[in-house]
Amino acid sequence: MSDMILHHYPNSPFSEKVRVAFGLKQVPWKSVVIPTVLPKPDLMPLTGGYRKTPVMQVGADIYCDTQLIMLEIEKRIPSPPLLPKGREGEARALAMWIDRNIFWAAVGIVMGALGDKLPEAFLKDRSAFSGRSFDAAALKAAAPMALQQTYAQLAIAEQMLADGRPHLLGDAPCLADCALYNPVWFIKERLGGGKPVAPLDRLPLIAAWSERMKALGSGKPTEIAAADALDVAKAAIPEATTVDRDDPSGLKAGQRISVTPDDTGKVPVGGELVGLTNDRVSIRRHDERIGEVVVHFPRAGFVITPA
Ligand SMILES: N[C@@H](CCC(=O)N[C@@H](CS)C(=O)NCC(=O)O)C(=O)O
Repeated sequence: MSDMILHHYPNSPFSEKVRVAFGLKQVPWKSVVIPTVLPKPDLMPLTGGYRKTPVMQVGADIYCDTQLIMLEIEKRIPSPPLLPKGREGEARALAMWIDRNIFWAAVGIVMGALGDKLPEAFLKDRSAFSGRSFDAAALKAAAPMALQQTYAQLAIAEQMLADGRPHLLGDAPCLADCALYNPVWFIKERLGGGKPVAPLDRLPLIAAWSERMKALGSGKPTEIAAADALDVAKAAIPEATTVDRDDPSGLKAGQRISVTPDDTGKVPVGGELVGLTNDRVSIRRHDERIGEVVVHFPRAGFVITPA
């Protein structure tokens, strides 16, 4: 089996969601540390323009967005499960709620506190990335509201733990826990030096749960150079995919399309449609440095446009 290669950087909270899943499964993986801002010259040949962090590569298959990365890890290493049997939909739905609602509120807290200490190039990059102002003064002014919103949303997760269960869906950690660990880890690590600062200091069950999540670790990473990951892609052949003929979109195999995230980092990636299911869309593209790759995106939250 080809190695799972994660393209990420240490401070990235969405990457932590994946790293803790590697910890949960105690698997070996390869780590490529990518830049925190554009340009990302060694990532673009793989993704064709998708710029978000993280990205997972297996041979010449490139998986964008943690929604899909987590499903792909689960497919390759099913045990222990990220998707508890019979509750797969619940785990995925909770992860969507957390990714889309809690993450940005938590970013508001962290950026409000750190905005005036971050390099101008980073603030400019993130303004363009998100379509929101990352001006240090504006971030500071918005932080109290971000704190309240994060508190209100995390209180819902706290309520899930109130019956004494150690994790969101029961005894074992699952996809939903990895997703929630993303914003909680971000606040703790960036602002509290690992300690539960506000609003986590008012949420004792979440604070205790986050220690259990931290204990999972990050699996067994081995760092490799970006150039080595490109060589892996060049030497590999993408895995087979199929296009669902009954898909409600009416899209057809072989059609040229572009795929774009609907929220942030809205860079379209173009290619030939080679895979379509209810949870992913896959396009084949050719890059002059690495040859043929297939780039996979989730369906939810991604816009497909016929070229
Ligand atoms: N929906 C995406 C969100 C990823 C995301 O927003 N990642 C942040 C870093 S944690 C990012 O891409 N920031 C800009 C960058 O790294 O260039 C996912 O689940 O992977």
